[in-house]
Amino acid sequence: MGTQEPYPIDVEAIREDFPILDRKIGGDATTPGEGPTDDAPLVYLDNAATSHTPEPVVEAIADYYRGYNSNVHRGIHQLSQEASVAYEEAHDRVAEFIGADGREEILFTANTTASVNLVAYAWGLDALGPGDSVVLTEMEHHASLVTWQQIAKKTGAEVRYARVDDDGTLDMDHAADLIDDTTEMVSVVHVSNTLGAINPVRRLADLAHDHGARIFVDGAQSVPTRPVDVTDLDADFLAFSGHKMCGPTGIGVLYGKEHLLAEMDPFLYGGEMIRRVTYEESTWEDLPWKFEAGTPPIEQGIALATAVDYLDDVGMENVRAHEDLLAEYAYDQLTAFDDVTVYGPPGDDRGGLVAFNLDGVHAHDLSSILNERGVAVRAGDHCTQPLHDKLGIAASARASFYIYNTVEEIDALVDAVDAARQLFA
Ligand code: C6P
Repeated sequence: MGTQEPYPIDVEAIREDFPILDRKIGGDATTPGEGPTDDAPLVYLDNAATSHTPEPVVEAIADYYRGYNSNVHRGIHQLSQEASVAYEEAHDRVAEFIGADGREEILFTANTTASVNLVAYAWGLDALGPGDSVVLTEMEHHASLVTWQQIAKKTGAEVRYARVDDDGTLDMDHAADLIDDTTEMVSVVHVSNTLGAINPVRRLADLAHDHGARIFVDGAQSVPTRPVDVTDLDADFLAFSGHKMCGPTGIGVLYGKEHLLAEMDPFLYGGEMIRRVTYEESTWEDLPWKFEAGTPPIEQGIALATAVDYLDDVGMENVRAHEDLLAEYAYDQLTAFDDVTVYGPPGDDRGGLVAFNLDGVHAHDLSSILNERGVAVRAGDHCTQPLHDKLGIAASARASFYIYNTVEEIDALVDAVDAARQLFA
């Protein structure tokens, strides 16, 4: 299989937009960006942690700083107006990308973690109390697990965890049992960053709504990799991060249904989010600015809109098809080793990532050996410690794929794993 056909997307053309993929790996790693040129070609399979940034997005950032860098919503001068228009329109573009009704429903935050905390504090502190429950799954990322756990402690609410079955998928019967009339919030990861499981968010939303609860969708791994439409999902809230979808770091998104955001008090107070202030009282700006206190992530928001344009040009259905192809191939290759354990559902029913362990070898050691061959994977608990405890492991290695990855790169991963097998045999 080459880098052209039979991929659903033109991988070769896409790779040209990502010069970092030409990096070589090896030698002294203390000088950022200056690895030797005669070592192993980079095989970047850590996209679930952070994806790379295509040239149009890098250019959008440079254009902003070269051409119209200025604070937003503050100046009458032309640069400020240009920055304000671009920043506001970025909200419209993101709204369109996820099927939201408009910019009122799109808050720019720092990342997914900040988006969960915003809802947990601004909505949860008010809405939750003793006798209420928050239903999570056993596969939640710490971003939502720890946040809801701590808000529950502050409010006296109970946290319930819907079970993960032995096959690495959510036990929907158990989830249906747990969601009852005490439930105020169901918070669920859409695509697990460890198992690759794809959760049936719409069914969970219907269950939550049947009991008068809200649903929060952690879209950190789904929005970058597949079409996600908040209206189809009937999500009350959805969070994701720019840096996992060709955008810059420092920008996340919180989608919220307009009537819910309108009812919520602000999370952070200060400039930018007020309409009128006296020494005694303050009133709030309209949505979404009510939730964007202080100078917002201006260049990051504008660049995120460019990232969304880039992904839309590729086509989110095509992104998903490419992820499916690579995930299935990697799953099949890795499970062919009898001393490799792959976690989560089968290769044809998962998102584009594969977490695994080699018998008797710590994931960190495995990852070091892979790195010596230029293969970048993540090793550790992937911010899902309770799930790792449940699986009976301290850590795992994880390969995760994106639009520029190829089957040959998965072959390189598999060869490197095989080399580790020989080394530790
Ligand atoms: N997962 C990973 O390597 P932030 O860090 O706020 O941008 O995203 C947090 C987050 C929330 N939910 C899920 C499902 C995630 O995967 C992540 C980020 C990275 O898997 C870093 S731990």
